[in-house]
Amino acid sequence: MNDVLAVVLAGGKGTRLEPLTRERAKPAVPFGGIYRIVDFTLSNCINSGIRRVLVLTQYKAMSLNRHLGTGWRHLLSRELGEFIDVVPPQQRIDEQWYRGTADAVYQNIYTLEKERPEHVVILAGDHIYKMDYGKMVDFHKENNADLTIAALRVGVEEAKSFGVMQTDEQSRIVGFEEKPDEPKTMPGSDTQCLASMGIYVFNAHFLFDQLCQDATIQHSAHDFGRNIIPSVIKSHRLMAYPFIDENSKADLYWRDVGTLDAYYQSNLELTDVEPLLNLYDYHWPVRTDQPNLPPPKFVFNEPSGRRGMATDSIVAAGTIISGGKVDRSILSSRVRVEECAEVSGSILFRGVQIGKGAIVRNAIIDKYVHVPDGAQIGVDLELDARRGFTITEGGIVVVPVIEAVEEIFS
Ligand code: ADQ
Ligand code: ADP
Repeated sequence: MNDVLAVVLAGGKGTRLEPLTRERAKPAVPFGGIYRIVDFTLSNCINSGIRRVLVLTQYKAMSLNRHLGTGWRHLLSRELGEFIDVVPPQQRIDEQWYRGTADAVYQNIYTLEKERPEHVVILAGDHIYKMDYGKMVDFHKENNADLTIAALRVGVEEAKSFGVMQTDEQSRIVGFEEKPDEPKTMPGSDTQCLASMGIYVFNAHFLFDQLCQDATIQHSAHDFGRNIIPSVIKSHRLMAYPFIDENSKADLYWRDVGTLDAYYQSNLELTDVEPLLNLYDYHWPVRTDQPNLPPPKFVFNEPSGRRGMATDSIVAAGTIISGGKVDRSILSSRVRVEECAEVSGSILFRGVQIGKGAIVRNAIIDKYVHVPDGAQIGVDLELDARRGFTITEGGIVVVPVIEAVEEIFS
């Protein structure tokens, strides 16, 4: 993978994840207790042997910068020509912010060219999956492709929010539409479409040429899916790389956690006995930045006579459950659950405190929120809405970072 440079697009707004993205970019949103969403893509890079990574940021990049700065940047050796670099929008070529995904790469084209890569792997910083990009690069080379797009089968409804491709028998892409209203199904199926995972392997020169050309087109949205891909289908060799298990041919785990309900669901799935996404696979470690904290602790609370316990849950370091009960939940670091409190089906971010006797059901609570003694969340959804919390379509209550907790719960 020496000739590969990876570019991680980490600048998306993530509006549908509001209020979790109020102060942080989507790739920086916590996931699975100790991770941030971007950790999955970066771990894939490292595990695939990619040693040169540029992370392009844009919106609300502070939290993402901090995370990458402390957790990732020191992992590789610059002396050996390896790096994970965070590139803020520098407006070097253009005065404007990035206009689209292709523009984000184009505006950093000098940085890319300087590395003289043979292949550029373009990745999204907001997907949850484990993937060996090495296999995809091999496929790309074997097929003499100019561009290879990772593909997976999705239902027709779902396909409307993806790029949808048509391929010939050799997996060559012959059609591509970005987020079509009426997605074309795969041959022989009425229900399934072939969707782009937004993961691209480009021949470097081909990419640079296309970006320079696209930059001159006035009406272009400067987007890979909308502009670059459709414009080169006929003239170049584009291949679809199937993201399936080589043996069983079954689709592999991949989630675009774009909505709060999808985000909630993928997190909670981790508490299954055998989750589809195995974090305990030591052959494919998912790395993150973990602060130095004491182990989690579950203690008996003498005055109430209650045991602190967590079942079917993930509990991070520094968390103490003292006489409270936690079920099917994800608790980040430095969380406190006090006596007689009950937490179920919930995701608690770093530093959240659940007071004595409080009840929290089907909720996502952002960092350092103190839920007062006896308060209830997720019990009366109308009350939660009046408090200004977000209620998702699936009935999940999302509590943002709040300062005046007493006022809200009084
Ligand atoms: P979307 O996910 O809708 O579709 P988009 O919003 O363009 O695509 O984001 C792609 C990636 O780029 C995300 O990781 C996002 O955070 C990042 N990004 C967006 N704007 C950016 C900017 N200005 N600067 C830096 N990064 C930015 C894409 C493809 C579809 C495909 C889906 C799969 O266009 O064809 O099906 O991904 O999820
Ligand atoms: P966010 O707003 O997205 O939660 P912050 O910017 O507040 O993020 O924090 C980001 C960084 O804080 C993390 O990447 C990590 O370095 C650090 N951090 C994470 N957990 C803890 C913790 N429990 N204690 C201290 N620092 C932490």
